[in-house]
Amino acid sequence: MKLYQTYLSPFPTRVRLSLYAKGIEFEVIEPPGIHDDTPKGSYFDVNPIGRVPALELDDGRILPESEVICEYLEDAFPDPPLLPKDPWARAQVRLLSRISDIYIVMAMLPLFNVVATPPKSWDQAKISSQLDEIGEALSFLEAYIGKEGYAVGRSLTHADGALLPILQLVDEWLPIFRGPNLWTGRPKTEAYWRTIGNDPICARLIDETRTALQKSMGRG
Ligand SMILES: N[C@@H](CCC(=O)N[C@@H](CS)C(=O)NCC(=O)O)C(=O)O
Repeated sequence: MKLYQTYLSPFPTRVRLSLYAKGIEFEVIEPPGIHDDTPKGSYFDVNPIGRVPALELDDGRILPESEVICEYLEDAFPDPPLLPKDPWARAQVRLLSRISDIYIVMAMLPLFNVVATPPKSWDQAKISSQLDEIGEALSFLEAYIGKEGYAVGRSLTHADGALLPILQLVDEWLPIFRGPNLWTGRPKTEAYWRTIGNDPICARLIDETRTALQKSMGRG
């Protein structure tokens, strides 16, 4: 298989979690123009949406959208399962991914645009209001995140793939804005982030994202 992706983007991380956990071999292709204004060119033939990730199967069929790819991999390669059997627990996995995508990532998006501009031009009031919005979204997560070492229950699920890279941004990237400590008042979420790296697959994903993040912040 081929995975069109970048290590900086949080969305392909959840797909890599599935591929690593299920032991599926894949080649990484980094398309142009994902984090800069380089033309995307023929990448639109791969994925008309123009975003990463996209997964190309060995027979040439290509699937975009991280959540859809993970569901496909789950159906096509059920072992080991990354969705619990119990319907309620399955719903919790989907709920945590949804909270991450709809509330946390959406609140972060304006800050991705801010960092693309020189720090002298940063609108501090806008930054502060986005950080408040991210804090509010993290409180939604706090209400549902598991306390047994993983996002849901005692084993790896799709929810870990969704949450890991986002909480890593909270911990390792948001401090550049010098806002409040967003872990304060969210002990379950902080405990999850501090311990999830004990899982070897999560540790590998955290390392990959950290390398990309540090490079993007000019520290790589
Ligand atoms: N809903 C998509 C979101 C993917 C996405 O927004 N990826 C960003 C990178 S973080 C991207 O490819 N951006 C390129 C662009 O918008 O031009 C998914 O889950 O796969």
